Amino acid sequence: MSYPARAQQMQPALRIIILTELLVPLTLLVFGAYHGVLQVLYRAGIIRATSFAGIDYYQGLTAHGVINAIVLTTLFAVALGNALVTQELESPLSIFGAGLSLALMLLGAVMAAAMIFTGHATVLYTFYPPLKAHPIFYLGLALFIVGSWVAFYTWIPVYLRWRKNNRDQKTPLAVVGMFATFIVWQMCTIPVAYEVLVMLLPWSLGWTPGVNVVLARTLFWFFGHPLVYFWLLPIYVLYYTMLPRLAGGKLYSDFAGRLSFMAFIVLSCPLGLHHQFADPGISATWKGIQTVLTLFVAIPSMLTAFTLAASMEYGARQRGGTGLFGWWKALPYFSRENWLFSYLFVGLVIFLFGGVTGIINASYNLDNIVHNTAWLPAHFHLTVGGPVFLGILGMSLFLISGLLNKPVGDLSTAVAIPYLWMIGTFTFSTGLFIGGLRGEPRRTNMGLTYLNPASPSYRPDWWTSTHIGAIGGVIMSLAIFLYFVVLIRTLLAPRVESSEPFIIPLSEPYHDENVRSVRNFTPWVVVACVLCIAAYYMPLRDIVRSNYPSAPAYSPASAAPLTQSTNIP
Ligand code: HAS
Repeated sequence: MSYPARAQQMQPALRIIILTELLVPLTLLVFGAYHGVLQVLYRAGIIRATSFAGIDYYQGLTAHGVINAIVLTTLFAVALGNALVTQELESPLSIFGAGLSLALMLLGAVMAAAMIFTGHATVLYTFYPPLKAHPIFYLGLALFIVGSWVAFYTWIPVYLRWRKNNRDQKTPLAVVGMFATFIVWQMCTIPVAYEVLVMLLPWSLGWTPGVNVVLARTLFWFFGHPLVYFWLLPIYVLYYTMLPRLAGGKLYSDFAGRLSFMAFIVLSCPLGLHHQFADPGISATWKGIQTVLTLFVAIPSMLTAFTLAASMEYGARQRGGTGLFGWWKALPYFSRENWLFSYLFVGLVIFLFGGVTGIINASYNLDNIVHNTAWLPAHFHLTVGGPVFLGILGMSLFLISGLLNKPVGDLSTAVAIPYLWMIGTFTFSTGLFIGGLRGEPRRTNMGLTYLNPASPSYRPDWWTSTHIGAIGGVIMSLAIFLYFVVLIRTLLAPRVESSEPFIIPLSEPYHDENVRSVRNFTPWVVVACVLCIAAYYMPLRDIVRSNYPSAPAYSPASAAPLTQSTNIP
């Protein structure tokens, strides 16, 4: 089977919905990115204040995490799914369903953002108790997640109808990838929905005296690790279905793509305990078992690495590349025509380092050295801040330009942005990796620097690492600034009249294997559920039986051990 560009007009209402799903979080990104650069400036002591523009360190960090890691990623995944499902299954979507999903997500995002910016939800994107937020924050999060479920539920009947009419055809790979993404999402959001609705919301409303903190953290990480694959999988959809064509060739193996997506369904959820290696109340046996499962989840990414390298080699050779390694030179790194290639390719290069450091984190004993240090933000800016963020920026621009029929403003700058971003993230992460290995904490003390000689927590040996991090953060901000310049110029560009429908150009497979075991989601979902029960039943049972006393609510603002006067001359 090949992947022809399906030439049908998208429903006008769906076009507006998708554009809103892309433009709203990109607008919010202004705040998300601004609070990102403030973090590195606080850390390096370049800003010596406990708050900036009325927003304190933890408040800004919460805004940065929630906007960038939850709102932007989820709305993008829904937008991409809406576009690909309707195109690849050649069917309109329910506008009621897609509209309801958007309305719920926007309402939820506004509720959560309002609480963060008014100082009623300074709980970071992990919202661990005993940090306590206003009930509206928890309700907002719940509505936001339900909205994303509704989007998925609108695709299911379309898929089932397509399946019925095309029994002997393989489901288009892009649809397999988007369904895998939302199956993982559906599975992992159930425990966090329980945490939010049954534990945190009643506690926040004053109906219950406290929360079992160990249970809440464990339910959060049941969600929190698959969350990272929910971020990553839409980008893998772009890698498998667009990158080979942008490189000038074909997807090397269709089967590898399908197997990778199915493997993520099975392996994404039963391993969240690797975020809790340092937590008491969970036995070392279960942490060890989930370590092994974590190492397994790297396998579909490695499969992806080899498949994409082979696909790019094929593309490069089609473009005239020769030699054992000489073909690398023939890829369209700076092509204005294929500008999206640079966003996807640079993301892959960054992910090589993000992935390797993930495997270090996953090693139970090595994680003891880096846990809760600056190493962690370095790792995740090379994963969610690398392939995921660049994929979102590039594909959003591609979709906005295509759906509005407007050319991308300033192609040369558009192509340069990912390279600038890569220089920024590599510099930022180098600083934070070094700092982490020298014991620099992941978060600062209420934004107060460790570089003040008057402070009891003065650590001059962290000067170099924090300043390397700050230089990287500033370069990353510059890349985002340039992205907004290109985006605004695209939005302001005159519309190009065209009778051609907008299509997302997808790759054809080079090897078009037809393997039965990856044609049906059901067995993979069943195995995933069994594995989740096997990995979580005993640890959760132990936590519930232990009946830990609930902790009183805690606010980082009220409990900062260092005062402003001790830290700021
Ligand atoms: Fe992670 C913590 C382990 C992947 C995100 N991770 C985090 C946190 C975030 C995050 C946000 O085991 C912090 C959470 C918090 O707030 O506390 N992570 C892993 C492992 C992987 C991994 C084993 N993480 C990700 C991805 C993320 C992400 C993906 C976001 C999208 N992570 C951990 C652990 C922790 C953790 C522990 C907790 C630590 C602690 O102490 O708290 C794996 O999935 C990685 C597998 C990836 C690979 C790389 C494949 C390479 C590819 C590129 C090929 C390139 C090509 C181009 C072809 C094996 C696909 C070649 C070009 C050339 C020029 C050569």
